[in-house]
Amino acid sequence: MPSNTLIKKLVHAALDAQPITYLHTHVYNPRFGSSPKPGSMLLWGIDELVTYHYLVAEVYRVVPASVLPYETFWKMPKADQADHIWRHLFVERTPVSEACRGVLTTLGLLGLNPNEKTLKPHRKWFAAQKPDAYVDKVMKLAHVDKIVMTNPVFDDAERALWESDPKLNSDPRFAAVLRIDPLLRDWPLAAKRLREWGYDVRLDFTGKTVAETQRFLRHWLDKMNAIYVACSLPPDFRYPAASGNGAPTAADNFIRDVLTPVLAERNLPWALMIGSRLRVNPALNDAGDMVGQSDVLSVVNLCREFPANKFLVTMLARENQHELCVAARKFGNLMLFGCWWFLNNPSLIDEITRMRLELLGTSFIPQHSDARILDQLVYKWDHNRKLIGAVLVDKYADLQATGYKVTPAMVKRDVALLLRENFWEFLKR
Ligand code: HDL
Ligand code: ZN
Repeated sequence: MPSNTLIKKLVHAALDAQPITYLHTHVYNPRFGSSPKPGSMLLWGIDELVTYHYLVAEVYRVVPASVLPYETFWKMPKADQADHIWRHLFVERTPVSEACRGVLTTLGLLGLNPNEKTLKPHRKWFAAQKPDAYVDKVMKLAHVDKIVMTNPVFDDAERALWESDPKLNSDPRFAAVLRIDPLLRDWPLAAKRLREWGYDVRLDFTGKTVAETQRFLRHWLDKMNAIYVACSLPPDFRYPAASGNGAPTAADNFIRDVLTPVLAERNLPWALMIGSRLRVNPALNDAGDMVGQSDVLSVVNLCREFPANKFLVTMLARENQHELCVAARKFGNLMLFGCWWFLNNPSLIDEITRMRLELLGTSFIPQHSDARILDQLVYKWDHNRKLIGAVLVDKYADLQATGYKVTPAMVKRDVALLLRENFWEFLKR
């Protein structure tokens, strides 16, 4: 019977050997343009890493807006913003936060010195990297076999790229996802845009609205060859939104009459990321969003009302995690994924992953990445691999204590399910 030491070796060897598919990132293939070229969507390198919006929020806790006005910061060149953050969060204070530690892990694994007092030496190293080869380097270091993008069709700059470059999604290292937030968060705005693009849609969903909005979805699902549809939703998202016997809302109509039929016909999942309260501090831009407790019953209602549809769900509030786990026990068309955004911290990843293993066995996806900067894939994998490994070691030890034999093949199979196969099997289901 393997000892705990042997189990530890088995688990970490299996994790090290297992390629991971990250099902949600904001990383783009190099055809979308690579930073520092202005307007690029593939963000990489030390200045992007250090000015990631998590670190902007954190530096504004140390140097408040009364000292450095937001508009002054946003007007600074990217390198000056990075120097400001590096000085205040990494030199004059201890970089103990998860977002700070992540930068240091990435630098260390790239063979760079995390103790540099300025970014100058790092800039020199990154300047020698070529984006396309660097994507391969990062994917190798991070054990990633596929980077799943987030492609917001209502983003004008990105939509223009899709309409001008038929080979935009030809990079086999990446897959596309149709991101549709305005259709659910702001139907009036979405309807106005659809009409501009030649779709005969009306605010009140009369006339050809259902057929035309479905035509819009099918057009972009085909153009992107999207592997699922995604949206981020506010904490007050409800399904059905209509209270009592009230008339269905625009979101109810869209979900019931437009989205779920198209996804069911194509057997594509809908990823709901619920709990983001946007721009509570607008001056912080992307760093200005917050978390709010959401309604798990709305997820239950969707899974029950649409048994032919598949739902990938993650929620942003820690307080929702247990109820969401229990909901997943009730519906096989519900797959939980990731410790999203403000949950992506060791103490919470440990708690949530233990809870999910105890309630769901190996039928969930522990992490999705959410990387926005290519280089973040390196630290997210390193941190997560250790956290998921520690939980698995404990769970296997508990299993061993019953006399059940945990074999290397089992550990390999479980790690493959958690890091890759659960996602791809759910897409095919
Ligand atoms: O909406 C989302 O997909 C979120 O992940 C946001 O992009 C958020 O700003 C983020 O970067 N979270 O890590
Ligand atoms: Zn995201």
